[in-house]
Amino acid sequence: LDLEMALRRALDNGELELHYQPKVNLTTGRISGAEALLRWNRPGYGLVYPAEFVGVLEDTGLIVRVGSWIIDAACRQIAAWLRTPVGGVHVAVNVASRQFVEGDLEKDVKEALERHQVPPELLELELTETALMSNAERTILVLSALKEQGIKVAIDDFGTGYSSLAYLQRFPIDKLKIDIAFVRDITTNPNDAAIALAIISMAHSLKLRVIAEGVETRPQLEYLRRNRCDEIQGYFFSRPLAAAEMGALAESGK
Ligand code: G
Ligand code: G
Ligand code: MN
Ligand code: NA
Repeated sequence: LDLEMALRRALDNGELELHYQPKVNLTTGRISGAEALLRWNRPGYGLVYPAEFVGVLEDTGLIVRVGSWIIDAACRQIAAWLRTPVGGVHVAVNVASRQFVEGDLEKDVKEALERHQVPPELLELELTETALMSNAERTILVLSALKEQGIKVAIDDFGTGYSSLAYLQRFPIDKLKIDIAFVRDITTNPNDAAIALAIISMAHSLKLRVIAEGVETRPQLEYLRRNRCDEIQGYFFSRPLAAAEMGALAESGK
């Protein structure tokens, strides 16, 4: 309860911030964008990670308001980079299940894009299979409306949920994000490798891009590159960075 109160204040007092983890295109070797990750700059505590408070945001429904803030903050940052030599950075934003089900994503995205004059193709939403499958017919309508606005959509943590493959080809999405669980031991565990390769192959058959998350070593990266994974994200290349560091990296990596 104290945490809930503190989080409400955090939102009003501007204590929430986004950090950015770069994604790398395995074909060009260049930074292809970044995933925005929520942080709480809590007075007296320092930087607090989502593991400690995302559960409370979800349980209390606060995630719906915070989720709107996150989309707005990501667009504000994209616009800020566009005004500098950093230029266009593709930013992916995580959307919680409850935010997808109870919020008005269509409106949040439309307002944020307009308010900050952001080219829609620079914004991507990461949704989980759980969120998408909770009401698959509604999902198709919501995703279609979002796609009409010109943004990108990815399925996060792919392989760990309960996607129906039949729906996968009906959902208007752009990208699958291979869950870290299949990446961790990809070079040593044949079962994990088989699943990762199946996801890459399925993604490409469905004309989707595919990214692997949680890449921590060069052998993982090389394995994924050899097997035609399009992008990677993970500590091997970079941890999540404050916006200024992300901007400097994106500018130097051009
Ligand atoms: O950033 P970190 O590396 O600690 O993220 C931990 C988890 O918190 C992520 O796996 C993700 O599920 C969740 N998370 C981080 N940032 C966001 C966000 O902006 N929105 C939502 N809904 N979840 C997030
Ligand atoms: O749930 P979601 O996939 O949105 O969140 C990504 C989470 O993965 C964040 O908590 C982020 O900090 C974490 N992460 C990013 N790169 C790595 C990595 O290379 N290894 C591990 N273990 N975690 C990572
Ligand atoms: Mn994610
Ligand atoms: Na993920």
